[in-house]
Amino acid sequence: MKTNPRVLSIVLAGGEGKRLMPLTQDRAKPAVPFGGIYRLIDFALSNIVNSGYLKVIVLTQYKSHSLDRHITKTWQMSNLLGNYVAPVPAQQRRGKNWFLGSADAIYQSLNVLDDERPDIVLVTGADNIYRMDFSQMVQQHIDSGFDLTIAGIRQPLDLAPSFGVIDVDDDNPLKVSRFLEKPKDTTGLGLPDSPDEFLASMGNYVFSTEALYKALMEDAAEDESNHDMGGNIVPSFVEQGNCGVYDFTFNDVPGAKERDKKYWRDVGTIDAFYDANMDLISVEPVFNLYNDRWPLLTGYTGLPPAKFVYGHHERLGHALDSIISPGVIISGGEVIGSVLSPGVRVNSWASVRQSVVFDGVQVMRNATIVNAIIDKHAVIEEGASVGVDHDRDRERGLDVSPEGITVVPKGMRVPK
Ligand code: ADQ
Repeated sequence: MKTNPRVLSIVLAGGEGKRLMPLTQDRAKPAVPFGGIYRLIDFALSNIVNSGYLKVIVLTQYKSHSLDRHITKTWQMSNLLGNYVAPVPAQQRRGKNWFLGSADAIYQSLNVLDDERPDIVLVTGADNIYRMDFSQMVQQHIDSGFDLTIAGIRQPLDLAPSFGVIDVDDDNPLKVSRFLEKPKDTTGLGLPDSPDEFLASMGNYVFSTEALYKALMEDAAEDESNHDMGGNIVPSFVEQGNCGVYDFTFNDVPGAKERDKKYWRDVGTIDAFYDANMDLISVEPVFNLYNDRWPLLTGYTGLPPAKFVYGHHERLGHALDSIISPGVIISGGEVIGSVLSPGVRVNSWASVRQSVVFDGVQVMRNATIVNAIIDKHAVIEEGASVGVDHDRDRERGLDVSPEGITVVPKGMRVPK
């Protein structure tokens, strides 16, 4: 194959994100806000665009309104060179059905492959936080001669039931010998040199176009199939001895520190989502947003800068170890160890600690928020508290995660 292939990128963005409820009540998981000003999908799209791949379709389905709006508003590229990031909703090619599984989502959009005629199709998920140069994976794919290359990263063994598990060939560490999608039993799945870890599929796939086309047509004709990328398509290539693995430890990204290059988080649960936000805010963050050689791109908010002012009674509004987005006003309140999205208000004597606060939330006087996620436009009324007493939080109908993170849904007013 050519060394400078034509690449079409497909971002799978139709997942329901049930385990992120209530944050996914009104929005698709890839549209969930993250890190103050981003949406989850911005990380996959930034990686693709920074890798130099400028023809991208985003397959949407579930509650896609805010996702669609974000993509069309934010990710417009100049049409001059024929580049685009385009949302493609379920095409309902099989009669009235929506997408059945992730493989069916691509099958239903095969007409885009006919139009583009790429040499290579890069498929990624839309809900992981990381920096990755996909051109390195594409290069390995070309050099290896396999028709599918999947990306792998070591993870703790107890997570294996939520991931695709990769075994590599004894003689060729770049070849996948076995692939198990979300195995229930983890016995014997540990790595030879590290029994408490396994090699997880990151849900990123590089296909030679013709082979992908053929596999999807065969899968579509198979009644027994779940039409799932990890469950059906990847195993079919592995069975034919035609699947390689790109080891994420080789990932090299301009401007990134060592640990930053290795950072990859699946944010599928409330606790994982919360932890990944917290990873952004220490003095030496585990994941560094401030690397302009591999910029993480998102929409311009158009809001004025954040402001910190004395509130009533000369109380100093301040923030420490926190990310504060444009349009935030902290007036006589304190914000510690937290991530604030645009337009949040924190008033006198209010305290926000170790929390993630989405756009437009109002934290009124004397309110306290600790270990919580507050969804958009919620109002924490004067003197109210969230995350202080979990029994009370539950009584008020709030979800408390296994690790003790309280979630206030979009638009809710929390009274004293
Ligand atoms: P999961 O993330 O659990 O595992 P899935 O729910 O299929 O798999 O989601 C993968 C991506 O596809 C997500 O971005 C999701 O939004 C999207 N998606 C799911 N169904 C879709 C549909 N019908 N239409 C459009 N998009 C859809 C996958 C792999 C595992 C791997 C993990 C890594 O199956 O092998 O280990 O990702 O996170």
